[in-house]
Amino acid sequence: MIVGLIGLGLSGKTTVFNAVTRGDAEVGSFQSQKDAFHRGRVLVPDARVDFLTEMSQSPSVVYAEVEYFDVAGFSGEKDSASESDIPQVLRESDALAHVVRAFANDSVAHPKGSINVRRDVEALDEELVFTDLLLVERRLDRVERQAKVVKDDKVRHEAEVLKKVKDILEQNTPLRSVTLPPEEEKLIRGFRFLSEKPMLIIINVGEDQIDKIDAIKAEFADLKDKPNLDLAVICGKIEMELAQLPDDDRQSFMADMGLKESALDVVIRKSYSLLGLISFLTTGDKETRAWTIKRGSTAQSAAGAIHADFERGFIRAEIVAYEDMKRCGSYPEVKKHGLMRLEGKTYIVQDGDVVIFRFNV
Ligand SMILES: Nc1nc2c(ncn2[C@@H]2O[C@H](COP(=O)(O)OP(=O)(O)O)[C@@H](O)[C@H]2O)c(=O)[nH]1
Ligand SMILES: [Mg+2]
Repeated sequence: MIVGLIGLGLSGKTTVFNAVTRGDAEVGSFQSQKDAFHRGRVLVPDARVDFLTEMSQSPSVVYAEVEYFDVAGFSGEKDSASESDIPQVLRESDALAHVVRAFANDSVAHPKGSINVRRDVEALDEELVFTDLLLVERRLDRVERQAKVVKDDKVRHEAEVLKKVKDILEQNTPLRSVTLPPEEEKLIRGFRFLSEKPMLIIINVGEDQIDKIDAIKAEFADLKDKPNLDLAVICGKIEMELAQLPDDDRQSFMADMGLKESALDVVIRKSYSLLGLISFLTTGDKETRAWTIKRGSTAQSAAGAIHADFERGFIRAEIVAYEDMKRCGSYPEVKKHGLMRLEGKTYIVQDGDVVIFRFNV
């Protein structure tokens, strides 16, 4: 699962990327050199995994992962909106993180000449919508011509769905804000529309605004009152510096600056959640691990995240809610209190479920 960083030039994308990946990235290229990107794997911080590791004294611990892309040479760094400005690699992302500049820095020019968070948020949305519109118009044109020549229900249906999508986009509505019927959703999936991707808005504030982070969050809270959208406020520059420190130093440094929680942890967790992902957990004397599944997965398909045999030979899942496990502190205690549930194939796995699968092969 990939989160692509997007935003105006000099808004702090690379700074945020270096912070989330702790400077540990690989450089890759995708299709063309123009689309060169930096890619970094990021572990999703999870206090539940930490607790269970301690509880079971597991020598091995595995966190969930998300990947981030920082697209080098994204010419959105010019201040123009044309289709070719959006690198192909962003289409491959499963979600976007829009870094919006709020920090003042006289030595770093703002491409639009002034700081204005709302303007930049709206402008990027318009650009995404516009890009999708070009794509859908081109395809619709072809499909409509085809529909005239061959009388084919499938072709006619595609034309109808594309027309509907075009109408939505023409009202300047990003596709992420609308829910299409699953069958229409499937038909347009191949286009990988940019405005359809869930988006995290990251407001990048300056060092001098650290004590105003809560106020800024409140000021822009309305921005996230839309489907598939979330908001984080961070100081990219400080987070990048924090990310380079050893764990212990980081804690004391954060305390000194009055930072309550790592903003990066929030960014990473929110990305994970926007991607529609949840974790179920397994724990034992060998390993504690967070397993990534799509929200809404059944117990049987979740078992497949571990091994195909678990899914094929699924008998049942033994489930303990994380909070119950935390309260009881061990499997024997959980059982004593009758808090372990037996669930069948169709049970919908919840975020934080601690699971043992029973299967036979
Ligand atoms: N003062 C300040 N400068 C920042 C902050 N974030 C980024 N910058 C600076 O802004 C410039 C552009 O940042 P960069 O991450 O390269 O932006 P990108 O073009 O979006 O990748 C660099 O000189 C950064 O040091 C911040 O939070 N505070
Ligand atoms: Mg950059």
